[in-house]
Amino acid sequence: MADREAFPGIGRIKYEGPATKNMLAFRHYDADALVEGKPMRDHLRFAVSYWHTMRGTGSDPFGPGTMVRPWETESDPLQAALARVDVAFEFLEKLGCDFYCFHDRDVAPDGATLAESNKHFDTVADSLEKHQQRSGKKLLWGTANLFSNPRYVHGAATSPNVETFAYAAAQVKKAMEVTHRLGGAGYVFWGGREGYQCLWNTDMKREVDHLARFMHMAVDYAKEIGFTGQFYFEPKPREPMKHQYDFDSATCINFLRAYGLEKHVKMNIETNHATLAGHEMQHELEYAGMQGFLGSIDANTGDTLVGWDTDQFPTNIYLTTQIMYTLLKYGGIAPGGVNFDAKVRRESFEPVDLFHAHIGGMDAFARGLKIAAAMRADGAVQKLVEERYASWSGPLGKRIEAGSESLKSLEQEMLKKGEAEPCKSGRQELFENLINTYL
Ligand code: XUL
Ligand code: CO
Repeated sequence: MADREAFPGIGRIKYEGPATKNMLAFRHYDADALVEGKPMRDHLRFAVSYWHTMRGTGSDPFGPGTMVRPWETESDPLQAALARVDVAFEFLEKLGCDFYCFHDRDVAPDGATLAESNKHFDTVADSLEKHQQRSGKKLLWGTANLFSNPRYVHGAATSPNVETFAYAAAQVKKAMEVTHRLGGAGYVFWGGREGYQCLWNTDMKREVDHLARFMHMAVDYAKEIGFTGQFYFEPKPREPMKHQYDFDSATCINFLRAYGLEKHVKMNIETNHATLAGHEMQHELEYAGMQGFLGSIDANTGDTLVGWDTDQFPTNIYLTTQIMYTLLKYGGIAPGGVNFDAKVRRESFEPVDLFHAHIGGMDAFARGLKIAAAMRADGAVQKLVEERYASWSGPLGKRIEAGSESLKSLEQEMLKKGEAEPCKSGRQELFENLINTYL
């Protein structure tokens, strides 16, 4: 920790249990407490996202930033970046959060040339590495910002400008090297501006082919440098582009399979991106899970009255229960984690609000975890689901599932019977009431 604290008066956030009146304490997240035989910290693998927590200014299209960040005193961008690393680790340590995630340009500033940018990145990585070693904090995943600089106005890997593609490749190469050096458990591709605003001026096939070529280069380079972390593709249907090529889990998985990337890349699924795609987060997780592509999650929430990516901290227990139930069902999230890709509201501009936001999110997930584990231990929901499909466990169902029936043989079966057995009630309300008994 730096000599001068960035968060004076705030100590290490402790687990105090549900009855505490202290708002700077955990009510549910008890890092070493066992759930299904595993410490909560290993189930949840919480990460702070550097871009929101350390770089978010609170600016919006109607006005400039509002965040009060007393540590932002350095005018030199590299010195400012180095000072911020100290603050980031003070925050991680006081919060008791084990991981963080970054884009290259969140942690280190752009230089005048690519070489200078790389040098800045190395300098900051030296400090990140020292802080990691000292504190035991870890990098969950790294990524490259391939969307802010004007060179990426038409996208990065999908730009019609080949040298933009080449520059992006160089940036990813470096970001992978630094992620590798810092022991990162993963590397994320989020589309950024990979998509289109207008199909008339877009060669979609060529652009999507290029995106696949780009990912293959990354996969090849990982082998070359011995980076064995997990690659993730992060779905988002729109924003900034009207259509993003990484639309949702199903679209991403189709892309990975179509281009032979399915062995190398899994999904990093973000709640508010799921809802923008017209899905529930549970749907996106279930779809990726059933296909074997569940990787990591970006935890946040949207606002039902707002149609854009509000990146709010998640506090809804029903949502976190759905998420944790699905994650447990598919064997957990590691080597991925629960990364808070979330920002405090523009109106919540004091440093202490960063603590309230993360504590709330961590507690909401811890509670979701405990509820999901209780549901699984009890087994009543699972039993009802199995009962709903009971007919498939009979001889006919077994033969169909085993592939030994055909349209012809099934026609014979139904001609003999004349009509199918009547269906049973789906009992949605009973299911929903049952879920509420655990909350
Ligand atoms: C943007 C978004 C990104 C990715 C990483 O909506 O979610 O921050 O998580 O590039
Ligand atoms: Co995200």
